[in-house]
Amino acid sequence: MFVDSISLTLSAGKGGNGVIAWRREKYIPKGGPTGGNGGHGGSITLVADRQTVSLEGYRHKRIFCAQNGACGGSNLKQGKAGTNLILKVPCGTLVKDRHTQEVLFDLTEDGQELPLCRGGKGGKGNHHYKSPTHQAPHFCTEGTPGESREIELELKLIADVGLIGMPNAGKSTLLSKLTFARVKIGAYPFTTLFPNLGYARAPSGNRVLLADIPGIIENAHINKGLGYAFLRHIERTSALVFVIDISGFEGRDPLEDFQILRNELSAYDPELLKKPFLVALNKIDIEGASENIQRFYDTMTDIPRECIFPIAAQEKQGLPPLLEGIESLTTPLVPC
Ligand SMILES: Nc1nc2c(ncn2[C@@H]2O[C@H](COP(=O)(O)OP(=O)(O)OP(=O)(O)O)[C@@H](O)[C@H]2O)c(=O)[nH]1
Ligand SMILES: [Mg+2]
Repeated sequence: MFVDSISLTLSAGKGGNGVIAWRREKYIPKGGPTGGNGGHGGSITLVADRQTVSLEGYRHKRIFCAQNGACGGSNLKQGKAGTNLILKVPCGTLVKDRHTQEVLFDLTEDGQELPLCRGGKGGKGNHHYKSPTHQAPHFCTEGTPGESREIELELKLIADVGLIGMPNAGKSTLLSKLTFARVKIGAYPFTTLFPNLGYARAPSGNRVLLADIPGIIENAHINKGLGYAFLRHIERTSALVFVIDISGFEGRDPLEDFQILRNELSAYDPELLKKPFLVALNKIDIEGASENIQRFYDTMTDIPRECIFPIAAQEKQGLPPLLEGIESLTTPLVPC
């Protein structure tokens, strides 16, 4: 399951207490204080990890506590420090304060760390307070509590290109033909319920990360269909590919579909429409597609012709020029 937002309660470990102890040995009267210090409590750190793709690991466990530090011992024994807790999150995770909704950090790069809750300090044993003027202190201090925090994690995938389209337009088919991603393809709407990711190899040898976003329908912005919460995942893409079923086979008008998609994007965030985009007119192998392609060219005169790619994803027809087009929109890319 793909989970893209979750709230967590984190508590770092408490510091161990210091202790009061005395050196007791034969022939050594008044051996002096030997109470050791407590260990520090474990802290909690979030780490961005490329291998983690969703926040699913946190679906069932939402409260995390790092280990407490151990108390000090006699004979100057220092208490063991609590183990630090490292929580892995996918790259592209926004960390927010649950109460104020303030964004604390944006973990975007693999290995990036965010220390969130510091462990408590260990208390001091009575040996620590020994001085020339106070040689037998009868006191020690307690460890301090660890920091705690309530946070919200929100995942915004960092793909290069987002595939946007109506249900059944062939987005997943396109993703599966351009990349090695294994995705579910079905001749029914809403086959894809969560975003899928896959790397495509561009003609220059560079790689492009594509995100297949679940189908969007008219009035998605008032929660029709799957709603448009998944659009958050294209906020950070550098370009968009609109996948349109140009066959009109299901009784839909492809031109209307394109307009609906643009309206829904603009209802979510008008900035999305400012991203560079391409239009993939899919399913050209079906009869009736050629008239619709011509109609598309004639009507959408504001879109340059070189941004429109007639393809048949299932047959891998027209995909190399589309990949070239994608690459030209999304430089610089990461070499494979
Ligand atoms: N004839 C033909 N059928 C295609 C082509 N591309 C996809 N299809 C079919 O269209 C149907 C829907 O394909 P999907 O890739 O699941 O569509 P989707 O856009 O991911 O759909 P959702 O996940 O429901 O939003 C499947 O039955 C595919 O086999 C194509 O180029 N030609
Ligand atoms: Mg799909």
